Amino acid sequence: MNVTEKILRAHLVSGNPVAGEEVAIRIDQTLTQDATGTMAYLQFESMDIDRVKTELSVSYVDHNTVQIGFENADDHDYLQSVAKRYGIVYSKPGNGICHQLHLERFGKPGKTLIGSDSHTPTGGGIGMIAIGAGGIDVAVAMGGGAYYIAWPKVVGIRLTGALPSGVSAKDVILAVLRRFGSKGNVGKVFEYYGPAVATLDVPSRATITNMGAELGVTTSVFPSDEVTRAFLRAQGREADWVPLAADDETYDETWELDLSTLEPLAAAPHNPGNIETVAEHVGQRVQQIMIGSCTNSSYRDIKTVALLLKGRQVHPDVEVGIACGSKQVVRMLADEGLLGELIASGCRILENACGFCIGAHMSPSTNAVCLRTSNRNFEGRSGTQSAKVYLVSPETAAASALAGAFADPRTLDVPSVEMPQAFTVDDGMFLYRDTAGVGIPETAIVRGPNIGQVPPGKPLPERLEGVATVKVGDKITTDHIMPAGSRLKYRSNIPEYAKYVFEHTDPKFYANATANRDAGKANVIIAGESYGQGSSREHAALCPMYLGVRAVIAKGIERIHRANLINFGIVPFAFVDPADYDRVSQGDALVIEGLRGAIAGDGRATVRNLSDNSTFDVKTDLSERQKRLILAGGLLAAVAQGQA
Ligand code: MIC
Ligand code: SF4
Repeated sequence: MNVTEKILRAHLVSGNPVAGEEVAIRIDQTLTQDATGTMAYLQFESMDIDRVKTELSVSYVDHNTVQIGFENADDHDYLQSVAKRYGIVYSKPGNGICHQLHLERFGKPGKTLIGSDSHTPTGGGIGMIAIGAGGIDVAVAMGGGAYYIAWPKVVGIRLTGALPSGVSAKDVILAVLRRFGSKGNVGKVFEYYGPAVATLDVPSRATITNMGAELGVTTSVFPSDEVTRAFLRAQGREADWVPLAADDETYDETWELDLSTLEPLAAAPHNPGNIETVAEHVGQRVQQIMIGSCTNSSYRDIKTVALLLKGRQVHPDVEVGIACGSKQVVRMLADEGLLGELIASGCRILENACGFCIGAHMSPSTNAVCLRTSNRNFEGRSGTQSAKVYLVSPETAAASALAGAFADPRTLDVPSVEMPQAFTVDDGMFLYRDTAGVGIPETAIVRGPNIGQVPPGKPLPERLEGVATVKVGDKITTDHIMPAGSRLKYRSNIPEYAKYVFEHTDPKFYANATANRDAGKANVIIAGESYGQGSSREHAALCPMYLGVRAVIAKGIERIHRANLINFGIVPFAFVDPADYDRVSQGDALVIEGLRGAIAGDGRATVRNLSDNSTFDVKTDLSERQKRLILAGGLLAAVAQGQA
């Protein structure tokens, strides 16, 4: 067996391990972050369970840590009180970014982890099956319920050779994205193997599995070997190590990547799958460089940057920000005098949090060209609609910071940062470790005015009388559907947050959708390929549900978003003939007769377009469980009706 099968089979609860079939797996660990966590915990509370049933559940606060207004602070108080009450470890704001922290302090080879964040596969760097999910799925897992996935096809990525100086893990995953693209990989796990695996340290492996999210795969995973063991030993956790390797090359597909052939790469605006070489941009002026995010904020990454900038000045015309991944990273760099070097070189030191990556701050100027070491460069995600964001390695970012323009790090003497024998371990900002798994039942839950309710779902109607309220193109991300940045503070307040659905894509959506809903009509979203890429935010399903969206008809829907739609009772239809996409216009009146029967049956339905009285066929492939959820009006409604 390969590593993926070994871990999944050891956690199989029910279902056939046949590619594409839905299986239930047992979840050992969960994580949430604040921006998705409040909804996850509101849903957990509504399930009426006395404490978490996992081996470990951690609630991180890392997305909205610097704020104006009471909303985010209210969220933090709520999250902290829930953690205390139900036996969840709470990571205070300022401790660091969930994925980096989880890798450092809690990840264990051979275990399963789901997290309400699409970059949860970072844990694959340490040999876990770590999967991004909607908040409600995490809530179910915290309550001891299984997590459902399609049994994956496993793609083996055989790594050979060794990285040249100045080329690093980010360039590896950008090369994988160049080969496989950011769509069309749904239902697959990318498993890395081969002789070059041993040349990559755990943080580098984690950079690769982290950005596997941008491929759209279920997850990515590395074996657990002596390098993993040394990392865990240096974190004071050698007892958590188990060896894990594929027995042979039993993959559904393989691809070989010779690391020696790689050069510095960049993902060009506005998609992580648009890969270009740094060489073709050398000399092009840049206005802003942001180094950090859960992809590239490890001790290895930031130390490499610090050593490159040491004794030099960043270019006067460029703004450089550094956000370390964790308190451990900041502290170790400070103790080694390297934080001082970064400050001396003219960098802005940002909080160790998501910050710039989610557009919470540091929005660039109009039309700015930016280099970022993060994983997503969707249009407008930085907070500036006109900015052009390129995703690069820390080495490229540092070289370019000195030049004030794209620069090839291979022209510099790039240091090779060794993993320390011992990381500085200080778990002081993790609260409630002593009561983890048990909780303190008498704790009062703190609910400020920004903490809302989860809106109830309604059973699916037999006849859908609707409107194609919006028609969008290919690769519409959940950032397009539900913007983050300045709107993030409404994550716990659905009626308020719903006002911003498709804010930049179709500013009239909210008004049109509410008018349709109030007139008793269902809203239908028409979309192209790869709808719902990117973030796991279930708000991209929950807020549309609140506005009366009952179906999405797309050429293709990405995995996490599709699961979220089902969890909130929205039918994820595909065009039987993708060419029919061209026959629907925004505003068309659409009718589906016998919808409940279609969902309970083979998932095929005929849509009548009243604008020209034509028809077209749609289909959805659902498991029996998913059918029950959709018919009931979503997971919580199904639980209430005893149908889950
Ligand atoms: C992201 O990187 O887009 C986020 C913000 O971390 C999201 C979660 C969210 O929207 O809260 C993700 O990746 O799932
Ligand atoms: Fe945070 Fe960015 Fe990572 Fe999302 S991708 S978890 S916003 S650092």
